[in-house]
Amino acid sequence: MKQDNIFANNQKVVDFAFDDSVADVFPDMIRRSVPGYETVISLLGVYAGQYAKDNSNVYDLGCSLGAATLAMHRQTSSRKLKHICIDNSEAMVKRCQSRLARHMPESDLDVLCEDIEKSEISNASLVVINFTLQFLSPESRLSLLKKVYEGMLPGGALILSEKIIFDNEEENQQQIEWYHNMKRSNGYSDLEISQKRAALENVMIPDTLEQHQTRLQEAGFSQSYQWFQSFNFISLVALKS
Ligand code: GEK
Repeated sequence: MKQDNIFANNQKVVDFAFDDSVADVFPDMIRRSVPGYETVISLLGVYAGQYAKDNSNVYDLGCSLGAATLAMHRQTSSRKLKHICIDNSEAMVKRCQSRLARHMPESDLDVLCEDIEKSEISNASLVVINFTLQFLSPESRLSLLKKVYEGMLPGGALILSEKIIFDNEEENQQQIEWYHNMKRSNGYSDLEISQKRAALENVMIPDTLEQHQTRLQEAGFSQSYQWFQSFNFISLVALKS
């Protein structure tokens, strides 16, 4: 695993992009930057075991290198599923395609380079949006979730994982401090933490938990539950009845 040292040197910070340099170090970057990432990924396999149904599609929206799909496929390899992985970064998609092809039959897999806002969603028993909605403009988030809801089979599930902010400013600051301490303990310097934060400022806009819950309801999901939290990172499961 190549080490992420993209922000190690003092630099003129520009907006963060999922380009080749990020894709090259992505497994190390996300593991050291998202608390509980590996736990969430492996538990997606448990959700797949329950919700992914024969002859349906399983979507991984904002798939990066396909870690979520790999975990879901591991638990469901005997089922007749089509795994549809979508990301708009060419650098991610080409690596994802070759990684997943090593573990899954090509007939079970479609890796698409496109904007998830424009993707077609249909016949879905399970949809995963793992740490990706936060990169869409806030105005377009509801229409994506509505499209997901419409494209989902009754009894289907959406897993939505996100970095969040908190209405209570004291809690917000506290959670950010804990989160930064975690990054330090994972080997990131103060310079790396602050430069990455600046690079993400215009690119990644987190919502509160309540905003997510309200939006999921507006999109049509009758039930949504928080099933994971680690500092300011959460995951929700939303069900279509
Ligand atoms: C994982 N889910 O390993 N359309 C398609 N892809 C997009 C869009 C968009 N509009 N915007 C951003 N992306 C993965 C981790 S990373 C999270 C997801 C992170 C893609 C972007 O190219 C990147 O690959 C991914 O969303 C976000 O479980 O890096 O914090």
